Amino acid sequence: MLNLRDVLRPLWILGIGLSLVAWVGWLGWGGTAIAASASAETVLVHLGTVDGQLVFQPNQFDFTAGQRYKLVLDNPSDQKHYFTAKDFADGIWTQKVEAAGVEVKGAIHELELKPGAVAEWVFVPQRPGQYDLRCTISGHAEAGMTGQITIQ
Ligand SMILES: [Cu+2]
Repeated sequence: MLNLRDVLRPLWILGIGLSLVAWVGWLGWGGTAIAASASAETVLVHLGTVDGQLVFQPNQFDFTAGQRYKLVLDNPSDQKHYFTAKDFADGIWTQKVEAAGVEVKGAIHELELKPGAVAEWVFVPQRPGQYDLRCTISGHAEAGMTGQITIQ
């Protein structure tokens, strides 16, 4: 005599099979769609620290020419800082800088962040090389507020 469990088992296996197919399909399609719509790679950088250290965190950046990046800068300290990398800025194409509801288009050479400020810099590196980063506030670079940016 056929019992209910024997009838249900193939259905259950079929169900798992179908959901697996759907899931793999979603990964294939959905993953591609997500990558295409948000192709900017996000990189975070802190200018200074809550306890007043004069550093960029991180202070080493590796970018790949031709890839789009969204550099999110914030200043968690209680004094203003600069993100200054003039040669780097000459070697990239800036799509926009966005801060406090304003979008700035065109070439950008340095950003000043007041305490608590956040800015997003969307750009595409173009010219491979090694570039120096520094905060141009008097004494900050000397105290360690420097960094290195590599475009490969
Ligand atoms: Cu500084």
